Amino acid sequence: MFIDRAVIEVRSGKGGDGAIAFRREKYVDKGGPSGGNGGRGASIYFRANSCINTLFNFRHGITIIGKDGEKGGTKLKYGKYAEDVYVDVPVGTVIYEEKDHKFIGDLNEDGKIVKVVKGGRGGKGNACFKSSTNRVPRIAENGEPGETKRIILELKLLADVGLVGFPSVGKSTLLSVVSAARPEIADYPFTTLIPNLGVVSSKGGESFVMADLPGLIKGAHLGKGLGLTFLRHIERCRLIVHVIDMGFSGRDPYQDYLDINNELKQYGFGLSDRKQILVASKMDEEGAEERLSEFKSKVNEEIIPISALTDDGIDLLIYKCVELLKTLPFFPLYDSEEEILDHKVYTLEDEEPEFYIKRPESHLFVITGDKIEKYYKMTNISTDEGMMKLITHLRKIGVDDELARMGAKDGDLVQLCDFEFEYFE
Ligand SMILES: Nc1nc2c(ncn2[C@@H]2O[C@H](COP(=O)(O)OP(=O)(O)OP(=O)(O)O)[C@@H](O)[C@H]2O)c(=O)[nH]1
Ligand SMILES: [Mg+2]
Repeated sequence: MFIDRAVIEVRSGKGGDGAIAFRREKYVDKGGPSGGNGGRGASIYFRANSCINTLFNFRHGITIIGKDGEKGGTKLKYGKYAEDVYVDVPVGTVIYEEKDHKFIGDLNEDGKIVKVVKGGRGGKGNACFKSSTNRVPRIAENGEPGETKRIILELKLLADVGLVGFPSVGKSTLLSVVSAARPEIADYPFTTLIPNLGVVSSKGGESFVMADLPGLIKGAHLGKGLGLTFLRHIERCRLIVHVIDMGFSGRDPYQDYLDINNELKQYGFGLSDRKQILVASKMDEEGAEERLSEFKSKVNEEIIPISALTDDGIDLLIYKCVELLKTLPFFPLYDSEEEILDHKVYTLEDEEPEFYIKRPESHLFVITGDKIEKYYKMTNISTDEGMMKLITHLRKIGVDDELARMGAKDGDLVQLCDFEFEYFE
């Protein structure tokens, strides 16, 4: 089975809650606040590991959960932080968020690490809230909640060379003569449905990986034929071997050449800028020489004539691949127009409002929003001071004003997560 995609869930740990405690010691007159901070929750990282080849272990949509941080203790004791989790995946795995396909990371090098969900910060203990105006704070912060994300892991083939061309031009046959791969070969189009990989060794002792990709046809970039699924596999090939059929396919080799290049261009991802070696296949067939000279009169590029039947031109092709690969870089995953940023840019649209208020019934108001919900979860409302802190915050960010503007009347019910209170002007 060829597995190259998995959807899984990852959850980082919640931060430990801060503690409320007071020192009571024999010889100390008035003990001050001594509640310690909570420990940080576990973050989850993904790490490229060259010892792993497939996403097989992720196929059942597993959930990976980071531990929560421990609560703060008395006597200023900090809660223990949770150990971060490292998940090993094959080199070449790309990670996206499922909901909006947002790019998270490209694990293209052995040992590379990407943080996928961040562990929650530990809550502050009451010792942190001591001030000249409040020497006995009965207030502590809860730990920051962890994050949950559903992510897509995608493993692209890591072939150095990809064989590209119309169906039945002889791509799989070529792979079978240069490597130990035994792909299916037949004279009907789309014999190859998933790419086959083969290791090619040159006479000089160098080796590289070649893939026979499924045939492309005009409109592949729009999803025609096997379409996009397979253009995707070419993205990581450093070198394209463009196979053009000089046998009696009935098509014009020159038109084939233009069509395939156009598909690569339309697909983007810099595929049309990728280095190509042109190969004229099936040179043993009748009329092939004539078709090749006509092709050459239109295209002023080097083209290597081969025959998989007679082995002609095969050694030269392998030699050319080896020489070119020495000079070719690994390609980034992105479209060149798309900027690659390693920092987040905040724009106005990005700024989330502090809160939203909905009115599902005439006497019921519901406060929602990521920011306010996070603030609520981090406030310990089991103490009077925690409650005051929340109420003051709601007033400060304008919840009261907005409720009044929406026509809330004394006694109306207001909900924020699992907290309910009555509205009073
Ligand atoms: N005469 C001759 N026939 C060839 C040569 N190479 C391949 N063929 C024939 O061409 C047909 C198609 O070959 P494949 O290797 O399956 O072609 P493909 O490009 O992989 O095709 P798809 O997987 O469908 O895209 C088969 O019948 C092969 O025997 C060659 O060098 N000479
Ligand atoms: Mg094939």
